[in-house]
Amino acid sequence: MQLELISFKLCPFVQRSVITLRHKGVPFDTTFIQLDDPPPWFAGVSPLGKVPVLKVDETVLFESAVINEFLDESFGERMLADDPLERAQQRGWIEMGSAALFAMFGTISAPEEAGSTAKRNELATLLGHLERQLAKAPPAPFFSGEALSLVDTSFAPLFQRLFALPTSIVDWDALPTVRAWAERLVDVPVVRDSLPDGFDELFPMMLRKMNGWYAREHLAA
Ligand SMILES: N[C@@H](CCC(=O)N[C@@H](CS)C(=O)NCC(=O)O)C(=O)O
Repeated sequence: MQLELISFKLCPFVQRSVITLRHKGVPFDTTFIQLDDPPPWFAGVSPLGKVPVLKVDETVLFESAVINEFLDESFGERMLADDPLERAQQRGWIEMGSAALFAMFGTISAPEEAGSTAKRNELATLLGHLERQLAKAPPAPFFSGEALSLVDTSFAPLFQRLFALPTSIVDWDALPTVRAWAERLVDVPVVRDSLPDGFDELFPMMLRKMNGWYAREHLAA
């Protein structure tokens, strides 16, 4: 089986699949595209116009959660629970992780302060729900126990970006359990190594290019 991951270098959703592929030790090729100038063939393989896309031989998969479930069912140790009820809950938290990523992106890209603040509040609400869930069922050390799960691979890229921001958009003191889990996750070698080369320079460059209120306010000129 030949796997080709269509990627945009800084995309956190792509990174979810990179972590899953590497954790499972599955070989794959990567094709990078520019989202603001995609190659002509991209529209033909990505119905939603988004990355990640995974080509499995000649078959195309899209949506990070779907790609990760395919990888999970096809290779190595399972990263979702066997129990249908627990598995459904995990899927819900993965979806919530996507909402949190979009709220983060909205916070750092909104053109004006009001829009940025609204998205930041949305992020705080989402992470507050997560805090209450984790306080009931503390990660030990990962979301679902001893083994890295697809919930961990879904949230890790969000935490890496939140920690990389020059000024925090999250009140970590209000989120002690989320914070402990996040700090543990970003230290996992397969998570750390999934960041694209040059991330520390590229991420602020992307912020600056978006030229939102957050970048104008918090990035040194
Ligand atoms: N729900 C999608 C979200 C993927 C996504 O938003 N990817 C961004 C890049 S990080 C993208 O391709 N954006 C292009 C666009 O929205 O036109 C997933 O989980 O795969």
